[in-house]
Amino acid sequence: MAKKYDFLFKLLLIGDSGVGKTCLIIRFAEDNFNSTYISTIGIDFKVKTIDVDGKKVKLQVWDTAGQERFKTITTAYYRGAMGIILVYDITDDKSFENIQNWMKSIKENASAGVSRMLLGNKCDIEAKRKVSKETGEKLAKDHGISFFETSAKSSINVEESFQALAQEILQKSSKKSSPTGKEVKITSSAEKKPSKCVVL
Ligand SMILES: Nc1nc2c(ncn2[C@@H]2O[C@H](COP(=O)(O)OP(=O)(O)OP(=O)(O)O)[C@@H](O)[C@H]2O)c(=O)[nH]1
Ligand SMILES: *[C@@H]1O[C@H](CO)[C@@H](O)[C@H](O)[C@H]1NC(C)=O
Ligand SMILES: *[C@@H]1O[C@H](CO)[C@@H](O)[C@H](O)[C@H]1NC(C)=O
Ligand SMILES: [Mg+2]
Repeated sequence: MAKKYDFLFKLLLIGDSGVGKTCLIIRFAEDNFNSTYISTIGIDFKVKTIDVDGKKVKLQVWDTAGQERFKTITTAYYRGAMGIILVYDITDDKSFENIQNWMKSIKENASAGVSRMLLGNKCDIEAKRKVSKETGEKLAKDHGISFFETSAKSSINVEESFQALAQEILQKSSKKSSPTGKEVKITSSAEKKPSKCVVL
């Protein structure tokens, strides 16, 4: 039987409690939003398969609790992640300042070469903005990572950001699989088949 996907990538979302990690994952995986705040206990995950450069990429997205008391549990999941999404809330200065601590946490606990991405969430509430887009952009640039302002509520840049991170990981992995270190296009005869053929 044909495989339902070509690649499986494990992603992890981290950031302060209340920045909207769970809402971003629910928007991405289920295209839903519910403003009732239920703080995450420990760790959870959702899956979604997307198309990246003609490949079926299954994303296993791990949702972590932002609360300090869960730190020991959540850091244990860093090592298995191929991509880590750092999230702050554009209406909350503190959540942005704390990004440096979350970065440190990645350095201490994640695999070397993990792809990172920075998201400034809740960009729908412009009136309460505390962190300018330029400030977020600059931090991402300093770390050499991609950046988006998102809204889980208004569905802004959610799909786009996950897509961008998945593409980055895919490009990295195809480079790695080449003996010359040059980028190799992973092609197969299956590529030209209509997608219906690979659905189980
Ligand atoms: N306006 C607005 N509110 C949002 C957005 N995303 C999340 N929220 C609200 O922010 C609150 C926290 O969202 P969560 O997704 O639960 O936050 P979290 O980062 O998962 O928090 P922890 O699980 O405690 O770490 C909820 O009341 C959401 O409704 C957004 O894009 N815009
Ligand atoms: C939002 O979630 C809460 C808690 O799970 C639930 O009681 C409520 O009915 C939900 N609202 C909508 C509109 O689905
Ligand atoms: C994360 O890193 C810190 C500092 O190096 C270490 O004390 C801790 O045990 C690590 N956690 C896990 C789960 O590996
Ligand atoms: Mg949560």
